[in-house]
Amino acid sequence: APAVRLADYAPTAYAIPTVALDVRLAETGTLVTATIAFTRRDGTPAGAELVLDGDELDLVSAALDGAPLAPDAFTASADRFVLKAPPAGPFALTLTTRLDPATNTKLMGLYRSSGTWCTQCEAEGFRRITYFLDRPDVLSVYTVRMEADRTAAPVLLANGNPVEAGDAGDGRHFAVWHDPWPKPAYLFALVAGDLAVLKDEFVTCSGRRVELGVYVEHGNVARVGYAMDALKRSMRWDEEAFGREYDLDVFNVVAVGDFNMGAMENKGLNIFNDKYVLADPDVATDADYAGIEAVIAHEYFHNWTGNRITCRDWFQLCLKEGLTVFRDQEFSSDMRSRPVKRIADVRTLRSHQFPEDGGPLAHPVRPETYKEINNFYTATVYEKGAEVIRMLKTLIGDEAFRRGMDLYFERHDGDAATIEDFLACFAEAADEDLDAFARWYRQAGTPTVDVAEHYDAAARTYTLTLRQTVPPTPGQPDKLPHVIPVRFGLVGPNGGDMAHAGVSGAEVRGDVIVLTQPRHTVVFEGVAERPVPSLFRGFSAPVKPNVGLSLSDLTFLMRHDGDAFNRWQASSTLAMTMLVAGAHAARRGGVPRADAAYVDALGEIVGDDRLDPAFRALMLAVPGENDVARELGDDVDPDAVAASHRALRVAIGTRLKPVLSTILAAEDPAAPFAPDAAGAGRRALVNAAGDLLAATGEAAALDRLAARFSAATNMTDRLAALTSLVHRDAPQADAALAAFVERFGGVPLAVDKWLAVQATAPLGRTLDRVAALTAHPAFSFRNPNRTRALVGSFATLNPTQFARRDGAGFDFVADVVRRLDDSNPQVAARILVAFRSWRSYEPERRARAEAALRRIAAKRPLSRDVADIVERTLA
Ligand code: DPP
Ligand code: ZN
Repeated sequence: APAVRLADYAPTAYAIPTVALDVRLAETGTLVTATIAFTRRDGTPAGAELVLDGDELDLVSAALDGAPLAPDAFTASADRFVLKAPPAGPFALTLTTRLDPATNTKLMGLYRSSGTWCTQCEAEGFRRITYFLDRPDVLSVYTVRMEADRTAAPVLLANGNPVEAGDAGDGRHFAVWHDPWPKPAYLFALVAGDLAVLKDEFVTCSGRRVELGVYVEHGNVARVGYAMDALKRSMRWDEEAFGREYDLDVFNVVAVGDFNMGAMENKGLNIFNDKYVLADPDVATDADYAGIEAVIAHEYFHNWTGNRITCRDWFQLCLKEGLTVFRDQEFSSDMRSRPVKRIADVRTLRSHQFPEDGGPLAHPVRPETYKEINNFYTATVYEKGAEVIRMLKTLIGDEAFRRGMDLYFERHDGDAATIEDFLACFAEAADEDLDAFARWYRQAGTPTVDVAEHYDAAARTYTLTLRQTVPPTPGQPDKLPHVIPVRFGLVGPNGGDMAHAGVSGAEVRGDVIVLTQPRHTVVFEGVAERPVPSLFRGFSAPVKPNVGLSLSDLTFLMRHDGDAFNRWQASSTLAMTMLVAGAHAARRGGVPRADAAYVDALGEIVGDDRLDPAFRALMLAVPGENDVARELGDDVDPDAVAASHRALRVAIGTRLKPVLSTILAAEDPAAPFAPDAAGAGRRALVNAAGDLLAATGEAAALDRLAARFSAATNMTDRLAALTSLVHRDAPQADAALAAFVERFGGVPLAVDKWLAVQATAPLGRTLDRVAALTAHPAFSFRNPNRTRALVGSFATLNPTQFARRDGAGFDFVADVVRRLDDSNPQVAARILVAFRSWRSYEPERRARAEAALRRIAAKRPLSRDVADIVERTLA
């Protein structure tokens, strides 16, 4: 397939002001009749042919302005409908297509999920329902009439407001929905099924009542209270933080069990992967609750950033996604602990986006070409896209940022906009030129910032030399410098920030140095003694700083930095230094070593009851094996990395045994469960302590974990104990796994945890077990959550077993990709991404990974999704 290019953008020849859909749902042979009104755009010659998109469609009939079309007036195939000579004036096409939702395993378009009919149209799924101008710059007002058997589908939902409902005879009924807000087809949705609902209401800031509903399968209503509460908090927060009010009479959320993505922001009818809706303490972990809160917020916030203002084309995906991730991160920061949220987000960015940016799939936040848009719903577009917005706010300040947002909403409401449109609002609001800043959208690759320092005691000057390099990435060999905000503090001997009497060499705005050139020499005057520099506070830019501080400076920052993020960062940097050295040592058959001063500093922090337990838990989590592999860069032997990782954790667990034991002992087992940040933090600390003690392999620590597993009153503690037992290969592990599935085998979201714990165990028998689990009755390749839990987590979170030296892990995953390529290419392509760092392995594994990739590339037929990823990965 040819690539689509941003440079080729042109508006459509025709516009679609209105669409009326009549959907007759049936067990087999669902009929969709679309009456689509067209108008010729300015500049389109009269009679210019009209070409509509389709995908696996079966046309039943076609009419123009009510009269059947003559066979020679059009052509129709599965993927295209062409009206050869349309009328010069406005006209309407009425197209009937026949669909079979039950066999739609791609989960795009209209499909069934355990008996419920539902839709997924982003990015290009609407064309699997009817022929259409299926692109985001075609905005239309939709009216939807749907009809189904009353028993099979008592609930009939679509976008907008309900207009009418009634009996349709023959045991059938109908409902009509109207969405007054023009929208692109990717925001279309309908749901029909036998669902239970939790209802509530929200009164907006201007006093309008909005009826809220969260729809789930029967038996699950008791598990949607948290999602509903998160929704109401999101609606209030968007009014207060961004001045955005909701704009329909109803807002519905539907949870389905089979869903390719996390959730979808369809106008007024969000459809969710049930993983991001259903929760009760018995089956959901604290991480699940936080995920629900964030995703409910994210999809709700899209109502303004995505729906009221949408994207002109899919290259602008970050216009809605990066911005909306930024908004949901801000929301969660306000609901929870800001520094803890920041550390968690940065860890995600480093583990997901950095490897993408540094590998064969690297692309700019706003790509300029794609073959399959589904493959661009990436950490770069989403998470780096959010970091770019955050930098913009840091650079222009909170007030100008808010003015820019207000201007964006005012100027572009109802538009399909671009990144240029967006940035122009901030340039105007801040009265600043943002052209150089805009490179963050165009250049891929994670910049490195090398820092050298010098203190001149006689002159009382302190000099920082900062040098940035933006690495080459596929298709982009040469880069221009970025605008990089460096939030900083000069930490004095008492731990406080030191004053200075002036600075030169770069623009400094408050506590932010603004880098614009490849190299800056920043000189601070009047500095009384040598400070320890604390740079990139709060992770002020998505870069890799290389400051080269001594172990003692880093330990000092770990203890004293006024910025919580950088306290954590100093600790991480120290741990990473040891992990990298340990991996080199293990590769040579030596023994990794931990620095005692680091472990002692860690012990002091972790034992400090004045600090937030969630923060202390994060301090205990040393960088993961994949992070170490990325830091090594090439010739990676995952077994050596794992040995180094294990050794550091054993060293921490051993040396800090007293403080870790005190943390465990202080736990109040009778404390009632609340899924809030404070409770989650306490549990995270206790579980991190238990896991580190278990890492030492001491029988007493494992016994205590087994007891914790049996006594657990919530899934967070239960899963943490189970994971430690299984991953340490404890004698109690198998009994715990059996007890878990005995109790939760009927709860799919809990089964996912059971599958993932086993798939991520760093044990030689794991692959056999994963292969056997594909035949377990609770597993199905048809379900994306099950597949991701078992195969996805094996491929991405089990570095030693996925990358077994004998290549069997690669081969297993390649076989799964080949199999899924036929049924669900989107999920197949996602799993395939696990191979992206294959060139970093040592030669033997590299050859085995390449062979597996070539076997995938050779499959025929091969979906566009998988072909695109495998070609770029091998390129
Ligand atoms: N637009 C969805 C989201 O990110 C994904 N399709 O919310
Ligand atoms: Zn989104």
